[in-house]
Amino acid sequence: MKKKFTPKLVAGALAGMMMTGAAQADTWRYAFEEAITDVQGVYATKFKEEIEKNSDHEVQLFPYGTLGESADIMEQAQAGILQFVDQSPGFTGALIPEAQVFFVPYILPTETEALNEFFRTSKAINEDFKDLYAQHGLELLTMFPEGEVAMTTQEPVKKPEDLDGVKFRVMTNPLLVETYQAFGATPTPLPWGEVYGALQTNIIQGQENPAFFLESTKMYEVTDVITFAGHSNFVTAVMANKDFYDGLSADEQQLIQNATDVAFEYILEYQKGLSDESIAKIQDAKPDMVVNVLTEEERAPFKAAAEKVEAKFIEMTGDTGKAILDQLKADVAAVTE
Ligand code: 6CS
Repeated sequence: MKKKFTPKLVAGALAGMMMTGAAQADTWRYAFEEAITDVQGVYATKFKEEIEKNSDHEVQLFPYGTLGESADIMEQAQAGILQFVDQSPGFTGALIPEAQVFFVPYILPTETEALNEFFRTSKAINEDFKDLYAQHGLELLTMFPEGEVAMTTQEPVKKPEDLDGVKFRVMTNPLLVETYQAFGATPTPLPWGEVYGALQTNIIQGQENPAFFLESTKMYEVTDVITFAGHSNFVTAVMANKDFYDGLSADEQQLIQNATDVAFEYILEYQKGLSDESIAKIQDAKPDMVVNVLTEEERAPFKAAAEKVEAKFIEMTGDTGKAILDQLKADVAAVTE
């Protein structure tokens, strides 16, 4: 599972392959954090199909494991070695602290249609975050949800006390550390490549991810209990290198926007029923895997922790974070009321 990457060498080789300017390149490189058959890979494949169907450009896809960890591909996209990158806010916290807002527990709608409509219409995402990403040389193309996040652990988790003493892997995101601290666990930030091995060797005893990812990465082999507490949906973001994007003609920018929109709707449709199907596959592969969906009553203490995490988010991000948080809440209210 654990792979040894040499991202600097890979980046060097890619830079050598680059043509004189990214804007003239007819092959565009797009890296993401998952396998080609996972949600980010299905999105990227659709995006590629759309670009190639409607232009002479070719899109070369780099799934997880080909160019390094999430932090490596982001670095390569900022440097213009990659034209496109999918990095989840779970890894963007150090660069854009406001992107951690998605880790305030219970902040997003839980009902699928409302959630999808939120991503389509949110001003926080489609305007405010666009500006923040632009400040870091990134053109934010879209954000989309990848499914309700579930915890996988060795023992059942029915209340925060059950997480006492559990070393729980989180993405490298300071606010997620706060969240799991507030949930009662001992949070351990790790890049993705170290998670399976760390569970296997008992360095950690829990982690969280959406059901499709628990299935495709075989997390069920190294944990025994899945818990749905409804606290978050996995959010991801697709970006282009901003210099590359700004250097394109208006027609080419429109081509990218159209491909983004088509792939966005496609990936929402693709995910209908995916979580249940993935859980069924897990239970087929491991019949004694326990799957618990917490009741409203059981969720209450986890929900209560959200207040503390929200206060921490504001402390970490100041006025810009507070403004984004307020806007995001207004955007959620607009699709749920
Ligand atoms: O937990 C993670 O690190 C990974 N989870 C998902 C669903 N996608 C990519 C990310 O690296």
